[in-house]
Amino acid sequence: KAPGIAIVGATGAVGQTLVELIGTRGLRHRGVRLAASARSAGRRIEVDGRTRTVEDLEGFDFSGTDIAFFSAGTSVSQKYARPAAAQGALVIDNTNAFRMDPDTPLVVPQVNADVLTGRPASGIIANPNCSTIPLVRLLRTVEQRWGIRQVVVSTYQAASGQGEHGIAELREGAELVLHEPGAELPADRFGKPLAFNVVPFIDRLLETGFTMEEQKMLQESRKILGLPHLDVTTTCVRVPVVNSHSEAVWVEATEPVDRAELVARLAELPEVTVHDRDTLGAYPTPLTAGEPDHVHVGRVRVAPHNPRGFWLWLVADNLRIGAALNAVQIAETVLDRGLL
Ligand code: A2P
Ligand code: 11C
Repeated sequence: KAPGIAIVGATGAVGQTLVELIGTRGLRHRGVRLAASARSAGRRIEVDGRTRTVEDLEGFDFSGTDIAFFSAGTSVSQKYARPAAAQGALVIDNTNAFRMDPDTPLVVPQVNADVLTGRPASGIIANPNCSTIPLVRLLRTVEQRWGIRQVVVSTYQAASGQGEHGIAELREGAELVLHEPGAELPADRFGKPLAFNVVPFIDRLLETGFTMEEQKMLQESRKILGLPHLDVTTTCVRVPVVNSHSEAVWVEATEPVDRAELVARLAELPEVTVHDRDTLGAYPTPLTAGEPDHVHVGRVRVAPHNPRGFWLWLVADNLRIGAALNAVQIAETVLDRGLL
């Protein structure tokens, strides 16, 4: 029977993308309920051709819900996800709350769908961070064919990673720079003003000097790829882009890498477009990448002085590939495999 679905955080940037994808991908369901904070209760939103009323998460009864998508932030998931699972819902959680929990699988369907064998002990499946997902989708192939010694990544992350408020703060700052030179710029969401700036700091600082975002990319990549000692090191940077994260990725493989074979193998992956497959040096950008449901790759180059080392550039829509689409693809996998 078709599942009952709930979206927690339905009014947010990821929640709105989930609403869109449930309609356009034709996810099977027998009804979709929407939840957000009391601020949004009563708002009406169209989902899959029907208008639904947003409910207050406080007091929301999950007992008729089979799949509950959570994308209302880590603290909301920490408070409400386990009770929702206890009421019988399978929670697909978009936050950092349960990713490293041993009873919670961390899933990118194109990479490790096989860890889904039944209802997880926690009743929760975690969706990885938006900068981890496109990276591991490419690394898996590299690891299988050439082996990986080390991965060094610099990210270029969009404002939408901080939701609707992040996008609004970037726009507001840009307006001020253009129309009120000298005005103080907002700096609530990103630590520093983001408009016309670059901020090498995302999430919070850890004792190691790395940020939480940087630690997530290491720990999550290891768990998803099943490589507990994988050496991934990153610098995560916020850039004044509205949507879509980019990454410059250096991989040192175990074996020498042939560029033509690397490009061919990446281009064969599902939902991946390699822009310099036929045109050396071609590259995607957040504004021009095209198909939003693909990971876009370009600038693939093997180092002449080190044939085991190569660079690539990737661009992926963080609200779709990095969040809502991955979550919907987890739900599709669960339904296709009859795991509910
Ligand atoms: P609301 O719109 O009512 O504030 P974004 O990531 O774009 O900022 O969106 C965050 C989402 O999480 C929104 O849907 C927001 O609802 C929801 N949210 C935030 N805090 C809570 C809360 N305490 N309870 C329920 N939903 C929340
Ligand atoms: C950002 N990656 O770009 C963050 C947003 O752990 O799911 C997602 C945070 C997370 O700001």
